[in-house]
Amino acid sequence: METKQIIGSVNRMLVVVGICLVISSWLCCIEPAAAADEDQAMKSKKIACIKGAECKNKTISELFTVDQFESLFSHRNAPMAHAQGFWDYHSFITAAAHFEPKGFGATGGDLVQKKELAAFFAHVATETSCESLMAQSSTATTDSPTKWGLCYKEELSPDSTYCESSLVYPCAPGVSYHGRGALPVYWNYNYGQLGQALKVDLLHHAEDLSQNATLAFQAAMWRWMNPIKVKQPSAHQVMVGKWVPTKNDTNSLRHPGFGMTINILKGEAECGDGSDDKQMNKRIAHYLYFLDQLDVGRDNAGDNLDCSDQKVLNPSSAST
Ligand SMILES: *[C@@H]1O[C@H](CO)[C@@H](O)[C@H](O)[C@H]1NC(C)=O
Ligand SMILES: *[C@@H]1O[C@H](CO)[C@@H](O)[C@H](O)[C@H]1NC(C)=O
Ligand SMILES: CC(=O)N[C@H]1CO[C@H](CO)[C@@H](O)[C@@H]1O
Repeated sequence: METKQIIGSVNRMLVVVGICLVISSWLCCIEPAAAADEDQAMKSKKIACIKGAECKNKTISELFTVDQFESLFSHRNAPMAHAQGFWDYHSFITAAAHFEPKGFGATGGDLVQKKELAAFFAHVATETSCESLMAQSSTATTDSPTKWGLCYKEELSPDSTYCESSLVYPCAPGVSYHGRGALPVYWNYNYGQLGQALKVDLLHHAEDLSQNATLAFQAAMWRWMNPIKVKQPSAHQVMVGKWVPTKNDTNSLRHPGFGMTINILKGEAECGDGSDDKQMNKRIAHYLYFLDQLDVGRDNAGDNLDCSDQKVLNPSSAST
């Protein structure tokens, strides 16, 4: 009796298993040809992506959220901040849309894209930080010094109008060309060149740069995307790995890395003068902090973070 029962239940099990097999083969083999095609398409797309030919990289707004913007610039609307209410995520994204087709924050896949944004923002934050102001204030919190970016939008009480006689970009009467923007612009010839590139009459309306956050971000991106001189790399090219150093560069210890972007943007003000340069070190600290904030991590910062030993790219006196 017992054996019969076992055989009976084994039989039933076999039947159930049989039905399952039939159903599952049915399920798995519906339109097998189409599934294989899709697989093939996925594979070739992956290969195309590795080759970098036809991949569509994420847009900046997909990669960089409003919350991340807030955490990078968490104190920009503090009561003591001079640009309270001026800088916002939306202006940044609107400005970025103009430069993404040229590769800004859109090159090389997630990691490279985020590293470029971290580097760009590191310069912006360093130049617009009111950390020193906060340090003096008795009410200042002991918060990280890298959180005070986008606190200014222009130079306060400038002692010059930054006007140099120029045939190409003559100063407009009564206009001051003091520092304005996210990567502050100084001097009439720089306002003139920038205005020409962005198709805005900045020679007559220099104040636009501190009244329109979208324009101020666009100006910074333009500086970031373009070399100071022809045949030199832009900061963008350095950060996305598209800069190939010349023999001269290598001899001058100018290697790919964040440090080279400092050399491009600031030159002799911060580079080539040893490892103690305060402003240079602030830029690096911001870069590392922002990498952490963007989930890249400072471990991925790359080599050559500083420019202490680099020969300056554009020395003011050609003899150096
Ligand atoms: C601010 O600048 C942007 C970019 O140049 C422009 O499209 C926009 O119209 C400007 N906004 C105002 C209020 O002028
Ligand atoms: C390389 O540097 C030397 C001086 O150090 C300079 O004379 C020469 O023009 C440079 N070459 C290029 C291609 O920039
Ligand atoms: C246009 C562009 O920059 N495409 C890049 C997208 O990301 C891949 C890496 O995932 C790069 O190789 C492409 O160059």
